[in-house]
Amino acid sequence: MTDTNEDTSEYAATFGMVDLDGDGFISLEELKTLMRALGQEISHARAVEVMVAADGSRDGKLSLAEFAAFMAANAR
Ligand SMILES: [Ca+2]
Repeated sequence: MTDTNEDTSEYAATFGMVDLDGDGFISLEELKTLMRALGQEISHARAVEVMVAADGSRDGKLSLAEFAAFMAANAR
C-alpha cells in the first residue's frame, strides 16, 4: 500500500455493493459476482487467478485498498 496514489474513497461505494455480506473484504465468491455484474462470465479458475493477482496481502480476500488498485488497473 505504498505505491499508490489512488483515492480509495472513489471506489468505496462500489466496494460496499460488491461486499455482499458486509464483512469489509471481497471474497472469491463476491469477486465472481462482480465480474458477472460487469458482463464478464468468469470461470472459477479464472476468478482464482484474478483474486491471486489482486490480493497483495495474500490473505485470500480483497481489502478496499486492494480492490481500488484492481479497479484502477482495469478501468481502461
Ligand atoms: Ca465480503
